[in-house]
Amino acid sequence: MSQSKLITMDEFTIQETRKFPQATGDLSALLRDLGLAGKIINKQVRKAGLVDILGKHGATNVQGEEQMKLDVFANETLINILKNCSECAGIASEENDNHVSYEDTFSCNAKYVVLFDPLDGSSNIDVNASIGTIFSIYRRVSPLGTTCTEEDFLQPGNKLVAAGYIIYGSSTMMVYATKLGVNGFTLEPSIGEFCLSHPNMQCKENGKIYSINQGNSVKYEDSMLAYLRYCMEESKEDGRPYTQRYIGSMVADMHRTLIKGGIFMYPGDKSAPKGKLRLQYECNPMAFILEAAGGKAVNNHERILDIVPTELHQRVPIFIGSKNMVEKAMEFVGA
Ligand code: AHM
Ligand code: MG
Repeated sequence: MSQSKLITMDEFTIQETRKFPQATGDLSALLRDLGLAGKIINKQVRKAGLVDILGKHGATNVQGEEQMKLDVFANETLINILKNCSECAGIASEENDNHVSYEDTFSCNAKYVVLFDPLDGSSNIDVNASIGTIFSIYRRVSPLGTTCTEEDFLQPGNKLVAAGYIIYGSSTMMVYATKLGVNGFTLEPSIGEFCLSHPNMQCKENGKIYSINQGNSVKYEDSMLAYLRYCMEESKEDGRPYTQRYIGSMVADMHRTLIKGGIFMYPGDKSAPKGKLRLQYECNPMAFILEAAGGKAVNNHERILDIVPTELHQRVPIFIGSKNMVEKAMEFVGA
């Protein structure tokens, strides 16, 4: 990135907003606040390896403050930043049982609600692999001027206004999608700003990588096993079978899928027919991003974005990624 050509995420979102004369700038402000939360979480994530030196969870640090687990820290950071901004009426977090409605006047008059998974893939922290924050933004359906209600958070993904993630990887990036498309911004540490690095991200129609926790095979239905055999033996992208890659951190696996193409799957199985991943916190935002980039996301009979949620923490099987690969998988497992 040459310094003279840097476009910060703020500059970019404001320029995009100007395409809509009726826009108030609230969405740009909300994205900026989410970026701020990402920078604060990033600072803490980068210190994770020093935890044994600085003090473990439960211990107190030199300032006498108790050390917090990173996922708790990320959750509290997002809740507080979004409470103090005036664009968000309330939040729902993968870490909390229920949604939180903010009660001050500014929040009651805000038109958006935000759902997030504050630190997805947190089991990867100990091994220094990439983790991430996932977020979704909906326009509330409850009346302005009141506190928001659960109904605001149980909207299907096809009502999303924006969704994105922040990946704490070898660099820190924020990627967000609106119906206008998907753009990626890399944190430039010297100025502390996310700068446009991946404009107009597109997911290739075909890819070479399948991504799944294949250790669960013993529990898979026969149709799923047949598809895995296809991936390992018959698929011939570039004359050789697909490559398998699985980090076990959805943000990292999806980021690779978005950039390189491929398919990511967390199917249902005999012991967990709905799989593991959460519709509202993980699958809908990723489906929205991938579709905005030209990809596809289904459970096995329905578009993820069309599923009407009935509870905040519901799980759903997911097949997501390059359009043609997802369609091929459905020839095996589609119901
Ligand atoms: P988490 O929200 O508890 O971190 O779990 C979600 C994570 C995803 O990031 C990842 O895709 C999946 O769990 C991995 O699960 P598994 O270890 O069963 O393969
Ligand atoms: Mg998660």
